[in-house]
Amino acid sequence: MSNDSKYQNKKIYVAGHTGMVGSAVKRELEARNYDNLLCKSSEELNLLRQKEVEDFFEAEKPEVVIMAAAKVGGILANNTYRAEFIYNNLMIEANVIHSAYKNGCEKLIFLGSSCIYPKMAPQPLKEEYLLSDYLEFTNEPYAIAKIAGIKLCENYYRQYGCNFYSIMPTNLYGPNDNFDLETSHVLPALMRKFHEAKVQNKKSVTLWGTGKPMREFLYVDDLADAVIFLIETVEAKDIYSKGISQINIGTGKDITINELANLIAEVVGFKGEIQHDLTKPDGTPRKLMDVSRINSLGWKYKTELKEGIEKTYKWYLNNIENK
Ligand code: GFB
Repeated sequence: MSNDSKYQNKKIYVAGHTGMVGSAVKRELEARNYDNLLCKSSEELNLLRQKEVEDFFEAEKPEVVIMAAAKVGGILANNTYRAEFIYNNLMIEANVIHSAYKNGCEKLIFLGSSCIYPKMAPQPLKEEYLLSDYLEFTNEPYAIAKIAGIKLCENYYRQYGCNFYSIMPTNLYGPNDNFDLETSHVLPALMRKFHEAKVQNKKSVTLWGTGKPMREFLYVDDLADAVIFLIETVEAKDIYSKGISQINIGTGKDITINELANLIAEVVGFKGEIQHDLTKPDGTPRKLMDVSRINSLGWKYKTELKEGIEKTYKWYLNNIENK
């Protein structure tokens, strides 16, 4: 079955297709019969190597690029591997975006994160707040790299007319997430902690920080749906003509980490106590996205948080726990 999109038969390169976001985008494109996808594992193509990226683009000439390749992680990974987070992300973006330009790529969508907004920006975070104040310390290296990616897209549009633009998803979760307790984000970390505590009959689970920060969570399949909506309907000029550099993607609703913990404990079936390790950082107090722009363009999230946690837990049991 095909749809009316002029992008349906284009050669689409999904950079980072083995990660949580890239795999969701690939799944969703395939489900909608986009059957000209191009994917390369990191063994086949190292995006940190400029020459490899140049050769790949020259040989394959992808017509559309979805930039879901990045070095990502939770608050501790960002704060610990600070040099790797800035270096790897800058190199990947610069190599891919420049090669896409050189080889006549018709459309490129770059994925960032809500941590690009200043630590104390007013809430909800409007696209205009980019670069209006200081960043949050723990994720400053990652945020600086992602802001550079936004500005690469914007300025390749301004100088060369490239149809390249950026989207800023809120905190994502879902199948293929990273469940490593040191490097993961909060949602998969808590899912694993509660699950293991339940199985091992432990009396308590320890959260990092105070549990008071607020976060917004989007199920990754909804993000994939948004990416396809944007491929099909939104061009770079639509973004930049509004005087903004990127577009937010989220639910527009947030909860405290303590509330999230209670919800995950309920889904997992953990009935013990929740404790706090106050030696671990809280990070940004709040980062709720203003999603009125993407909503007014005609896209809205579908999966409520509890349903998304239930789906993710099912995936965790089938793919991590039982393997
Ligand atoms: O998801 P998370 O690691 O990253 O942490 P950020 C969110 C909040 O959950 C912080 C708390 O206040 C953590 O202290 N938290 C409680 C935990 N228990 C845990 C736990 O067991 N593991 C983890 N990981 N957190 C990241 C940025 O920020 O979000 C990235 O560092 C990126 O750059 C990403 O933007 C989306 O939401 O604070």
